[in-house]
Amino acid sequence: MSHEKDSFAAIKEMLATPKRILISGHLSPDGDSLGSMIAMARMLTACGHDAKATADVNALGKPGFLEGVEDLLSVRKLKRKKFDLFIAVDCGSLDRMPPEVRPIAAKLPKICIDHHVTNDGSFGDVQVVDPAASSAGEIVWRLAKWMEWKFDRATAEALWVAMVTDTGRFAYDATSPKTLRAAGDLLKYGVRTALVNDIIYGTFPRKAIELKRIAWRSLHVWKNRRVAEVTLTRDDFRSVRGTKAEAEDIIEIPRSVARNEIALFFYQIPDRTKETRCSIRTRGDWDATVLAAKFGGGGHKKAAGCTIKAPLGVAKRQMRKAVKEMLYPGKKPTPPARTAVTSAPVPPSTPIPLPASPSPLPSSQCQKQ
Ligand SMILES: [Mn+2]
Repeated sequence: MSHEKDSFAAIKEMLATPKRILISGHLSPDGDSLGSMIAMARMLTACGHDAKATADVNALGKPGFLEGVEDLLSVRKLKRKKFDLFIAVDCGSLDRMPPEVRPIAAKLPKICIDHHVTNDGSFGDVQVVDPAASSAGEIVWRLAKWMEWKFDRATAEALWVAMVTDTGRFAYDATSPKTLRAAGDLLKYGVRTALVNDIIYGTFPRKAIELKRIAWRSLHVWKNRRVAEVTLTRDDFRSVRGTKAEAEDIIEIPRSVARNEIALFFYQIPDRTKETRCSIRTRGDWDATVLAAKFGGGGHKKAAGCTIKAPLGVAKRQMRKAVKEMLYPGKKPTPPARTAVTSAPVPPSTPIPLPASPSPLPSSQCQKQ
């Protein structure tokens, strides 16, 4: 902790004079990223800085209800602005940030506030990286308390959303006594707990429900139900005019299969059909970051993600291979005889159509069982 206090002191020094500050989380910001950056922007603004949090404002998903979202600077408008300082929250490398942010952040003094176990400590002139923290929001709260920054309800709600979403409503193992003390403190500022819960977990926009319906149909279970996966193709998103932000909890579908140990959610981002994103959740001792790291991704032990530089069919085969190698270490990969890999209807040589062409990529390429 003393190390953390040293970092806090260094941050205090950097903030001794009014600064123009840019704050960013990771791509496709989740509740923790968005809540943490909004809270930081609000508190820094309140103590005299010109602080802006940035994100793709068109794809905020559920946490987009937060007060303070209206002050976000769209990533598209970044070029016109000048900054003195960069703060990364819930993110520890340039390549996990929105592409528009990267060149700007690269040139600025940097503060990094993160809790990803895959954060290698190389990002930021000052770092507050605590893999034991439930969320970046929890660290932001500690920093704010140490700095004696003022909280208002909107700031507290932003941090509450950060903690609630990253702990699965205070259910995951990362929920510590410290987490609950921080959360308890936030309640003093009037966080509307039931309203927040209803917005984030109790109700879903039509697009999100349609995406779930499609994802349920794609559910594919293998290795005696130990592995389960769902898929959303670019065309699936198009068919409901939805974005990844509306598919935030899709991973809970494969995860909900009894006996599931490894849950995978494969999805395509529009206009990027040459790569495939994959969300990973694990149970027991399986380490999700081992799988994600094989494809340059990262995250936490039980929740990680990566971008596989291959079209959907190929990416699935690569990830399934990685899963089998993890489940059965030492076992040499045998020619796949009756595995899901060979039964997938996209043979290795099938060219995946480019974005412009009408795509015959059916969701059926993920087998139903
Ligand atoms: Mn987080």
